[in-house]
Amino acid sequence: MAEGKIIKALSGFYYVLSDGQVYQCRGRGVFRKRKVTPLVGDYVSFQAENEQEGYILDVFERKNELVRPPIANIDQAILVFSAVEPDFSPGLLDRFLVLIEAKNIRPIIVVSKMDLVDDETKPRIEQYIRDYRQVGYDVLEVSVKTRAGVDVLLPYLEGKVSVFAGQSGVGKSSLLNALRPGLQLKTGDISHHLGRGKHTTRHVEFIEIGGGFVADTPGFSALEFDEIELEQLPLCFPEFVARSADCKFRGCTHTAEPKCAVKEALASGDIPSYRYEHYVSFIEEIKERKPRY
Ligand SMILES: Nc1nc2c(ncn2[C@@H]2O[C@H](COP(=O)(O)OP(=O)(O)O)[C@@H](O)[C@H]2O)c(=O)[nH]1
Ligand SMILES: [Mg+2]
Ligand SMILES: [Zn+2]
Repeated sequence: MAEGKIIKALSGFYYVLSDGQVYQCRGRGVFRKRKVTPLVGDYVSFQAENEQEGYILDVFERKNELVRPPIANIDQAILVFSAVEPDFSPGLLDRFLVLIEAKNIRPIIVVSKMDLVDDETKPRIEQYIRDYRQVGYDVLEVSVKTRAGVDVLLPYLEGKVSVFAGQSGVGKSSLLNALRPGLQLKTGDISHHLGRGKHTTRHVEFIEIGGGFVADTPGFSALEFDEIELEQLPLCFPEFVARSADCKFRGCTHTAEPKCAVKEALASGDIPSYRYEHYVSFIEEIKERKPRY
C-alpha cells in the first residue's frame, strides 16, 4: 500500500502522484462505502498493481474543498482583480475574500493590468491597495504586458496548491502563461458566453508552476457565497476580528451594539467605509436567503 496525491481526474480515472511516479487509479474499496468521491488534491492511500496502475483504497480527511472547480486541500487563492478593463471591484473582491476566509484558504490579491492605469485612476487604485494591505493581505501589483510583478508572484506558488479566481477578462490565463512560459492557455476567449451550465466535463488537472500545483480550471464561483452562515461573517473580516476583543459585547455583530470597536474604527476612518458597507450588505443578503434543504 502506498500514499499519494491526486493530481488529475478524467473519465473515471484518478491520477495519483507518489514518489515522483504517476499511477492511473480507479476508485475501489472502503471509501465507496463512506460515499466520498475522490477529488483532485486529495491525499489517498492506494494499491499499486504495477508501475503505472492501481486502485484507491481510502481518501484522507480534507482541510477544505471547493465545488467549482472540484478540488480539495487548497492552500491559497490568487484573487486576480484588474485595476481597469474591467474596473477594480472592491464589492466583488470582498465577496471572494469572505468565501475564501470561510474555507480557511489564504488569499493573495493580484491587481492586474497595472500598465493600463492612467494618472486619473491611479490615486483611487493606490488607495485600494493600501486599504487591503492594511487589513493584512498580500497585494501584488502585476502587469503581464510589462511583466512587472510576475516574478514576485512566482515564489508564492512554491510547495502550495493554488487556485486562481476572478472575473472573466481580468487576465488570469495571461498571468498563468506568463508564470509558466510554454503553457499557452487561451486568452481573451469568450468561453464565459457559453454560461456555466455548458461546462459539463469534470476534467480537473493540476498544472505544475513554480514548484507548486495550480488548478487548471480558473476561478471558483462567487455563487458559493450561498454556503456562508451569518455567524461566520464577522470572522471573515480580519480587521474586525482584530478589534472584536475591544467590543463591549462578546459575539458583537458590529451592527446595533453599543461600544463597538469596529464601528469606532469606522468612525475614525481606520476601517474604510466600503468594507463595512459590504459587510452590512452581506448580512442582509444572508438574512434574506431562502432556507436551504
Ligand atoms: N494591457 C494589458 N492587458 C492584459 C493584461 N493581462 C491580460 N490582458 C488582456 O486582457 C484580456 C483578457 O485576458 P485573459 O487572460 O483571457 O483573462 P481571463 O478571462 O481572466 O483568463 C486579453 O485580451 C489579454 O490580452 C495586462 O497585464 N495588461
Ligand atoms: Mg481565461
Ligand atoms: Zn463590535
